[in-house]
Amino acid sequence: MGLITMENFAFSPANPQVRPGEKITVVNKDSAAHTVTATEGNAFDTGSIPGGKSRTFTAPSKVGEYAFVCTFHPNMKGTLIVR
Ligand SMILES: [Cu+2]
Repeated sequence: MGLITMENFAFSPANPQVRPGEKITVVNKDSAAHTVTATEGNAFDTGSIPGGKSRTFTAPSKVGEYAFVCTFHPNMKGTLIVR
Protein backbone atom coordinates (compact mmCIF):
# COMPACT_ATOMS: atom_id res chain seq x y z
CA MET A 1 0.00 0.00 0.00
CA GLY A 2 1.45 3.33 -1.09
CA LEU A 3 0.94 6.55 0.83
CA ILE A 4 0.86 10.16 -0.30
CA THR A 5 0.34 12.96 2.20
CA MET A 6 -0.83 16.46 1.32
CA GLU A 7 0.40 19.05 3.76
CA ASN A 8 1.17 22.76 3.44
CA PHE A 9 0.09 22.63 -0.21
CA ALA A 10 2.68 20.03 -1.18
CA PHE A 11 2.72 16.29 -1.87
CA SER A 12 4.91 14.09 0.29
CA PRO A 13 6.63 12.23 -1.15
CA ALA A 14 6.50 14.23 -4.37
CA ASN A 15 7.81 11.25 -6.33
CA PRO A 16 6.23 8.15 -4.79
CA GLN A 17 7.40 4.77 -6.07
CA VAL A 18 4.80 2.02 -6.29
CA ARG A 19 4.18 -1.31 -8.00
CA PRO A 20 1.80 -1.68 -10.94
CA GLY A 21 -1.78 -1.84 -9.69
CA GLU A 22 -0.82 -0.98 -6.11
CA LYS A 23 -3.39 0.71 -3.89
CA ILE A 24 -2.32 4.19 -2.82
CA THR A 25 -3.89 6.01 0.10
CA VAL A 26 -3.88 9.81 -0.12
CA VAL A 27 -4.20 11.71 3.17
CA ASN A 28 -5.06 15.41 3.09
CA LYS A 29 -3.72 17.10 6.22
CA ASP A 30 -4.56 20.60 5.00
CA SER A 31 -7.89 22.33 5.53
CA ALA A 32 -8.20 23.09 1.78
CA ALA A 33 -9.40 20.41 -0.63
CA HIS A 34 -6.85 18.81 -2.97
CA THR A 35 -6.71 16.20 -5.73
CA VAL A 36 -4.15 13.77 -7.15
CA THR A 37 -4.77 13.97 -10.88
CA ALA A 38 -2.60 12.55 -13.65
CA THR A 39 -1.73 15.25 -16.17
CA GLU A 40 -2.04 12.91 -19.18
CA GLY A 41 -4.28 10.12 -20.33
CA ASN A 42 -6.70 10.05 -17.37
CA ALA A 43 -4.34 7.55 -15.76
CA PHE A 44 -5.77 8.31 -12.31
CA ASP A 45 -7.74 10.99 -10.51
CA THR A 46 -8.82 10.97 -6.90
CA GLY A 47 -11.32 13.77 -7.40
CA SER A 48 -11.66 16.37 -4.67
CA ILE A 49 -10.41 15.23 -1.26
CA PRO A 50 -11.77 17.56 1.42
CA GLY A 51 -9.47 18.85 4.13
CA GLY A 52 -8.79 16.23 6.79
CA LYS A 53 -10.03 13.36 4.61
CA SER A 54 -8.37 10.54 2.69
CA ARG A 55 -8.98 8.60 -0.50
CA THR A 56 -7.53 5.51 -2.11
CA PHE A 57 -6.76 5.03 -5.78
CA THR A 58 -5.13 2.32 -7.83
CA ALA A 59 -1.81 2.87 -9.57
CA PRO A 60 -1.70 2.22 -13.32
CA SER A 61 -0.94 -1.36 -14.34
CA LYS A 62 1.67 -0.17 -16.81
CA VAL A 63 5.22 0.64 -15.70
CA GLY A 64 6.19 4.26 -16.25
CA GLU A 65 6.39 7.74 -14.78
CA TYR A 66 3.12 9.60 -14.41
CA ALA A 67 3.16 13.32 -13.66
CA PHE A 68 0.32 14.53 -11.46
CA VAL A 69 -1.00 17.78 -10.05
CA CYS A 70 -3.69 19.08 -7.76
CA THR A 71 -6.28 20.50 -10.12
CA PHE A 72 -7.14 23.25 -7.61
CA HIS A 73 -3.51 24.25 -7.03
CA PRO A 74 -1.50 23.46 -10.18
CA ASN A 75 1.72 24.43 -8.45
CA MET A 76 1.31 21.25 -6.38
CA LYS A 77 3.16 18.74 -8.52
CA GLY A 78 4.50 15.23 -8.30
CA THR A 79 5.42 12.19 -10.34
CA LEU A 80 4.13 8.70 -9.62
CA ILE A 81 6.85 6.19 -10.47
CA VAL A 82 5.39 2.77 -11.29
CA ARG A 83 7.93 -0.03 -11.55
CU1 LIG B 1 -4.69 21.43 -3.90
